[in-house]
Amino acid sequence: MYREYNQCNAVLKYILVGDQNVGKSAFMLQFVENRFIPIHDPTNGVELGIKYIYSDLDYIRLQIWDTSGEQSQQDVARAFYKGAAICYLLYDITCRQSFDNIPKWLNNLRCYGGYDMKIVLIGNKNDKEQQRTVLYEEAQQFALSKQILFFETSAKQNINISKVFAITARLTVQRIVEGEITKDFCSVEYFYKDPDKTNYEIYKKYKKCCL
Ligand SMILES: Nc1nc2c(ncn2[C@@H]2O[C@H](COP(=O)(O)OP(=O)(O)OP(=O)(O)O)[C@@H](O)[C@H]2O)c(=O)[nH]1
Ligand SMILES: [Mg+2]
Repeated sequence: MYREYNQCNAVLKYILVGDQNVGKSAFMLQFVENRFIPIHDPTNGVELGIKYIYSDLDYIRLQIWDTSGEQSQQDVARAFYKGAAICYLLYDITCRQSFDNIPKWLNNLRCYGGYDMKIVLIGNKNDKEQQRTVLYEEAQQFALSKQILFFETSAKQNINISKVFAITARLTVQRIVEGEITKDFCSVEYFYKDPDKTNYEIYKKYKKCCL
């Protein structure tokens, strides 16, 4: 059972971006509600998904903003980039154009997202191997050249979805603890819950040896 909002010790804001139809909403739905809908119901503006997860000692509230891939709605979507600690930039492994558009999305994210926002490239629909038009190795090389994390997922078959969230939440908390990101840059909140570890330095050391 979920604990209350005020019992979690971190709040992280995520955004999902990418071309229309790449599976952003399906990706979020699979993570938040463990279900998949085979139809494309275009997102209108933005939609919020919330999920609480445990990561090591932390109980974290993830606030996930799913944006529309539609060009005409990008002004609305961009307003939500601000304060996000993590951006999942999705393409569809069966849609070459959605991958070719990734550099454009990266430029936009650099312009409108926070300086500190970490971008993660996601190749979705990897259950459709027969229709693949973007090789795993090609996307991996691209991500490496841009120094961003990369994963392939399937929202349909629930492949890698919770793993991606777990890894990125953990990295983000680590960045907060290390002082690499602060509330000034991102809408992150982090509280030290354990009374024995309220001292920042002790907590930092403790975290380091556990990560
Ligand atoms: N086979 C397969 N289909 C998927 C997967 N993810 C999404 N889809 C399908 O792809 C279509 C588009 O998914 P959406 O999640 O609505 O796409 P979106 O990126 O949110 O689109 P917009 O809201 O218009 O920007 C739907 O028919 C989904 O069922 C997946 O991993 N595998
Ligand atoms: Mg959508």
